[in-house]
Amino acid sequence: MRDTLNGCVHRLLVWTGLALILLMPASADSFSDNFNRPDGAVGNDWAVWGNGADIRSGELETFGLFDRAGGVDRSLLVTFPVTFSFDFRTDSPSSGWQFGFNAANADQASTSELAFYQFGGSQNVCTEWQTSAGRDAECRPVAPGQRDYGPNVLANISGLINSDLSSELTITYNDGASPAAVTIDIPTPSGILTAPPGTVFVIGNSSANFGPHFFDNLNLAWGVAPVPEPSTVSLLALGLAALVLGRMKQRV
Ligand SMILES: [Ca+2]
Repeated sequence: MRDTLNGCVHRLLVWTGLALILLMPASADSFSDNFNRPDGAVGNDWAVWGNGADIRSGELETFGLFDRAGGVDRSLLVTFPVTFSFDFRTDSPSSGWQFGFNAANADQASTSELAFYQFGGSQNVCTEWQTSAGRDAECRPVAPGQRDYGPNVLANISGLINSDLSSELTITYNDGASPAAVTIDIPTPSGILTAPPGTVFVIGNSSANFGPHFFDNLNLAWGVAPVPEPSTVSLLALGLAALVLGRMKQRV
């Protein structure tokens, strides 16, 4: 009977372990840059595009230019879902940002599989994507409380792109005014091609104004499957325990 009990406990542990492995996030990956390095060239394998960028006082400093904007890019193929977060401030208040995933090249973010941009804090948040008929874009209505970015305080732009390429973007202003943050829901882009045009991640300002425009604390994570709630894991373990104990009872 002791052997049977040991065998059952062993099987319980094995099955619980297997179940937990199956519930673990699949092929998760991430990229972060806090730009905390000496002033000068951007480094860390970034290239510059448009009117360029450099490091200044631990932040990414980018420069705007009419019809070109400016920023950085790197080879960084992602799979969706993706979570993103970065900080932004600008010396030219009516200016904004852009970033895009899986682009063919760093022609701003315009060749991205999916890109986000805003020409100024008080203006629409827009997305841009590729379809079989070429590039398409859509802008969301300006949310109540949206406002311009300032020169001194870093606002935070963060969000999630779901597997169906719908997304949610939150701007947290960190400026003491109300509302503290706005969230913009963005539906799945119509007719979006899900084959990546390339492997380039692009980020920078979207401005004709020189700026400078500053970025910091970039964090990306992708390919993350939904993590089960602890209660789900506990219930699963209990269920397996009941199953094994039930079998054990039949045998003894
Ligand atoms: Ca920094």
